Parts: sequence; C-alpha cells; structure tokens
Amino acid sequence: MSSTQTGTVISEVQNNIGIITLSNPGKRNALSQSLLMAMIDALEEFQLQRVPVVIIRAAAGVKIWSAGHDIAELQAHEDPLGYFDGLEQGLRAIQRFHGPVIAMVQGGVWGGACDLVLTCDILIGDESSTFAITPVKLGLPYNVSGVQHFINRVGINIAKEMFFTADPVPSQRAKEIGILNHLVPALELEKFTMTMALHIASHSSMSVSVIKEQFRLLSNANPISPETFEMIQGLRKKVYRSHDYAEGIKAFMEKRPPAFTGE
Ligand code: LCV
Repeated sequence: MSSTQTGTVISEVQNNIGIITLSNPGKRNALSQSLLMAMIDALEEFQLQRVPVVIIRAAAGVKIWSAGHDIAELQAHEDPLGYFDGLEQGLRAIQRFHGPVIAMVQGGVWGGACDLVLTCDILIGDESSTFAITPVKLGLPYNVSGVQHFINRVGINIAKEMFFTADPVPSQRAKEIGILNHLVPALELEKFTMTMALHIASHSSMSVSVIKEQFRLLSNANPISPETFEMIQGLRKKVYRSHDYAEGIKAFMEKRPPAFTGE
C-alpha cells in the first residue's frame, strides 16, 4: 500500500482501490484551490496506474466531512463557480475518471462539497452524514451544471427545497430522497464501502468505464439554447455583482450573521 500526503489530501492504494482522504481538519476540509488540485492530481495518478475504483473520504470519525468551497477564496463581484474554478475542475475530474468514484461520508457535507459528493458515482454514508447546499446563505448564484447535478440526483422539487432552505438533510432523509445509495452504521461503513469497491473492481473495467461515460454523456444531454444560457448567465451576474454576495462573504469572514437587503 503506497500512501502520499500532498498538503491537505492523502492518497493511497489498497488492494488496487484508490483512496483519497481529505485532510485539512483545521479548516473543516474546506475545498480550497490547493486541496482540489491535490485531489485532481491523485485522480490523474490513479488513472495512470489503471486503478479501477476510487473512494473519496475524510478521516474516520470527523464531524465535518467538508465545509464546502473555501469562502476565503471567494471574490465578491466575480463569478464564484466559473468553468475554471477549482471546484468545477474537481467535479469534472470525478466525472471523467475512467472508473467509479465512491464518496464515503461521515459528518456534515456543506455547499460545494455537497455538489462534489452528488457528482460521485456512488454515495455511502453513516448515520452522522448530513448534506446541505448553501448558496442562499452567502448571497451567491449557483451555476448551471451544479443545479443540474441536483435535479438529476434528487428531482426538481427536492432540489428546490435543498437550495431554498440551505438546511442540512439528515442521513435517514438523504437515503429516502436518493442522495445516499446506502445508509450504513458507522462501524460498518469502511468495510461496506471497500467491499463494494472490490466487487466492482472484479468486473470488466473496460465495460464499467464505457457505461460510466454513457451515464455522463446522457446526464449532460440537456440542450439549452444559447439565448437561454446567456439569460442564465445574465441573471447569475446580477447576483454575484450584488451587495448581498459581498455581504455574505464579509459576514462569514467576520463570523457574524449576514445583513442581506435583496440587492
Ligand atoms: C473557509 C472555513 C469554511 C469554509 N471556507 O467549525 O454552496 S455555495 O454555493 O455556498 C458554495 C460557494 C460553497 O460551498 O460555499 C461554502 C458553503 N459552506 C458553508 O456555508 C459552511 C461554512 N462553515 C460552517 O458553517 C462551519 O464552519 C461548520 C458548520 C462547517 C463547522 O463548524 P465548527 O464550529 O466545527 P468553525 O466554524 O469554528 O470553523 C473552523 C475553521 O474552519 C473555517 C472557519 O473559518 C474556522 O477557521 P478559523 O479557526 O481560522 O476561525 N471554515 C469553516 N468552513 N467553507 N473556511
């Protein structure tokens, strides 16, 4: 078993299964540019080593799996989730990895990390896992592909409730609405997840890989007209240029509730 620690991520291979452990507890595994680039590097290395399945996890027993996008890296008045943002690059790296990526979750998953685990191919959590998507708490506009991820995964009505309330969805409800593939007792979580990974790895990796790519292409097959896309981008620009977005970031950094004005 080889293990590499790159700053905020530990990557290792166990029985030919790749394991990426988010490892920045001081910042609650916030998805900083450096953490995301380390995750992408680990996936690229696993691809080169022809590792068939990858598990993304946090350290055992954490209360927060990931606090989401690193808010300190958000810039008011700029598009927070543009195509080349680290989070978006990370989500695409997960989608394009040649085999299944399994998110193994204990603790709270916040904001962009919720998008990340929903972008993984399979999601397995224990009773402590919760899932919250939080742009409205920051006055932030989510992006087209992100909203689509949620609609694809939980359906439009549940996705609306998650975005509008920004409330953490507890594990039992997450299982009921299809966020979790499996809800497993904490003590069994690692064994259950590794057993599934090894089971998938025992099948034809070429067949699995091509079927994964079919899912990616079909789930993205929602053509919208250029005018519709430009309208969405115009609406998003109003939000990320707003007072509320600047206030959302400032309030978090000052550790106080935001004073939104709706402008
Ligand atoms: C940077 C952090 C963060 C953080 N960034 O510990 O979804 S969208 O559209 O909004 C998207 C853009 C997105 O993902 O935005 C981020 C959404 N995330 C959140 O709203 C969660 C923000 N964090 C929290 O609510 C709390 O930190 C939780 C509940 C995650 C953990 O609370 P806990 O009391 O355990 P602290 O709040 O004391 O945080 C510990 C350290 O981590 C930093 C936080 O600033 C603090 O740093 P210092 O010790 O230097 O003060 N931290 C936490 N989350 N997303 N930094």
